[in-house]
Order: sequence, then C-alpha cells, then structure tokens
Amino acid sequence: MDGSETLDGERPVEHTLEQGQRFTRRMYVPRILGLAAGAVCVGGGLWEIGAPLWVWAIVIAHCALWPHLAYGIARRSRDPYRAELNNLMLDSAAGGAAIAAIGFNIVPSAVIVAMLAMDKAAIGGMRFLARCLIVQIVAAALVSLATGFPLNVASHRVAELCSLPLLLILPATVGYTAYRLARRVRQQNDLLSTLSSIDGLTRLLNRTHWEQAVATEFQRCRRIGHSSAVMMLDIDHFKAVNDVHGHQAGDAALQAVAAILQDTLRLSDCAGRYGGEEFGVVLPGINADGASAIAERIRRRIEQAVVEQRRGLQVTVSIGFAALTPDDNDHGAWIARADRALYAAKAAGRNRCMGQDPQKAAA
Ligand code: GH3
Ligand code: MG
Ligand code: MG
Repeated sequence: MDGSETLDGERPVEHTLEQGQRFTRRMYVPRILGLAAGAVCVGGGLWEIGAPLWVWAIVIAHCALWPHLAYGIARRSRDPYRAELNNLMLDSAAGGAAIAAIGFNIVPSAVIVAMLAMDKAAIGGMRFLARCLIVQIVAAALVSLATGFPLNVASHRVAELCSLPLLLILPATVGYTAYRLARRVRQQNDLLSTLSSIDGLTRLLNRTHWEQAVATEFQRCRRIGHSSAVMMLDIDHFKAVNDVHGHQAGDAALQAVAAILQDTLRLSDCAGRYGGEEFGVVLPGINADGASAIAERIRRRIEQAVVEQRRGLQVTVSIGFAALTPDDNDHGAWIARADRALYAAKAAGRNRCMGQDPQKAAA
C-alpha cells in the first residue's frame, strides 16, 4: 500500500506530512488511555491465570512506554501517516499476545478484540481491520506456542471487573474522535458548497445556483399560488467600457453594479450573475407592477452612480422583467420571457426597463 492509496482501496487520498503529523497527534492521548485501561483488563486475566512476575513486568512496561515510543517513531518518520498505521498494527499484535498470555480468558479477550477492532475499523475501514486481525491472530499463535499453549478460558469475577474500564473508556474516546472528524468534514462541505455557488468577481450567486433559486421559486409559486417576478439586467455598451478603459475598470464596474443591485433589493430577493455583464434577479411575492417599480429604482440608481472611482466611470443598464404566469411551463420559460423583455429594452434604445407582456408570450 503506498501513501496515496486508501486503506479500503476505494478511492485515492493524499496524506501530506502535516496531515500525517496531525493524525499522529490525534492518536497519542487515546493510545495512552486505551493502554492504561488495557493494562487493567489484561491484569485481570493475568491474576486469574496466576502469571509469573516477569509477564506482569512486560505488560506494565509495554502499556507505560509504548504510547510515547509510538508517538516518537511516527513523529520522526518521513511518512508519519504510514508509521502510525504500522503502530496501529503493532497495537493489534500486542493485543493478540496479551490474549494468549491470559490463556484466552473469554471476557477480557473478547473485550480486547472488540475494542481493537473498533478503532481499526473507524480509522482504516474493513480492509485495514482484516489486516490487523491477521496480525493479531499470528501474534496470539506465536505467544501460545512459546508458552506451551496455556488455556484458562472461563472468566471469573476479577477478569470480568477488570475488563470494565476498557469497555467503558474506549468506545467514548473513539466515538468522540469520530464526532470531531465528522464535524470538521461537515464544516468543510458547507464552505465548499458556499464557495462553489458564488461568483468570484461579483460575490453574487453564479448562474447555475441562481437558476436553481428561480426553479425553487417557480415550484413555490405553483404550490401556494402567489405572484413572483424575474428580472434580467444587462449593462449597456459594456464592450466599449472595456475597450476604452480596460478590463480592470470593467471588472470594477461589474462589482459596483452588483453591489448596487444587492443594496437595492430586499433580503428575500435573490440576485445572480447570469453571464458576463448580465444579471438575473428573482423577486418573490412581487407582481408585474411591483417589478416595474423595483426595476426602475435599480436603473436610476445605477445611472446616477460612479461605478469606477479613478476614471469617474458611469454606466447605464437595460432591464427586462416578467411576472410568472400560468402559461410558463417551467422556470426556463419564465427566465426566457424576462430575457426577451430585456432585448426589447435594448432594441428600444437601452437605459430603460420593459415588462414582458404575458399575452404576447403565450402567443
Ligand atoms: P449591449 O448594450 O448590447 O449589451 O452591448 P455590450 O457591449 O454590453 O454587449 P456585448 O455582449 O457586445 O459585450 C459584452 C462585454 O462584456 C464583452 C466582454 O468583454 C465584457 N465582459 C464579459 N464578462 C466580463 C468580465 O468578467 N469582466 C470584464 N471586464 N468584462 C466582461
Ligand atoms: Mg451589455
Ligand atoms: Mg450581455
């Protein structure tokens, strides 16, 4: 498995050095807690089998030192993520060895297998879990062979009680880690979806998301039967602005027009950048007369504004609007009527607002 492969082998995931180090840090405290509770759990089994002192010494030394050693190894590694996965496999091997050392005492053994399986599955999926289980079985077999396969399968009170801390501590720790991870993923998803819906230059919705807003409003109007309007707005002779004053001045003008638009609209209205210098607005709950008044207010405000300070640049816009009618089969037809009204405004001389006559549209 190389560093760009997932543990599950499903889709590639890159792990940067920083991500690997973060992963290593995240494992440090849970491993200390897990091994402390694990030492108690194994201790119960060792007590019931009457294990010699040197076995106790190995178990205690391992549980006390291994978390720090594992952290040091992974931190110093050139690939901390991979090193930490090896550490996790060694955790499984140690678990297998401990199970053999307590003579497969059923309760602590089951708790150790379950707890080690839980964090492996949570971290690396089923394939990684399978690999760790194999390592665990091999380690248990080797220790069994070395110690003459002592068996003490039936659990008594001490082993049962000593298994409780591991049973109680580890699920909460793994659960909390999974919760924190899920929360971070959710936050990043929210950010991504916000970024992918916003036009970088004007900070308005991009065309796809604006059209989705129109589609949603279309459905809403059909459901509750209220009137709404769509407005299309295009800057007049904008090519000349770019040609005469340059693209940067053009960009500044676009930003200023978008800002005026946002400033003039209500919170419930939804503006988007439809194309280069063309904008769309959905006006929920507004009929044709209302849309006409709003369009005229916007047209006047843009006409009066200086949209680029350095050159004192001014622009005008043409606006077409259309209130939704029962003849509009879908939101595309609604937008198309507002767009036709916009081109009628252009044809009539620009710097004006025009509404789409529903009768004409239906014809
Ligand atoms: P009309 O009055 O008929 O709308 O004329 P127009 O010149 O505005 O229309 P035309 O479609 O011929 O030109 C649109 C111009 O908008 C062309 C393009 O250079 C400019 N444009 C489109 N997107 C951007 C942009 O992101 N930044 C800048 N600066 N200009 C843009
Ligand atoms: Mg234009
Ligand atoms: Mg245009």
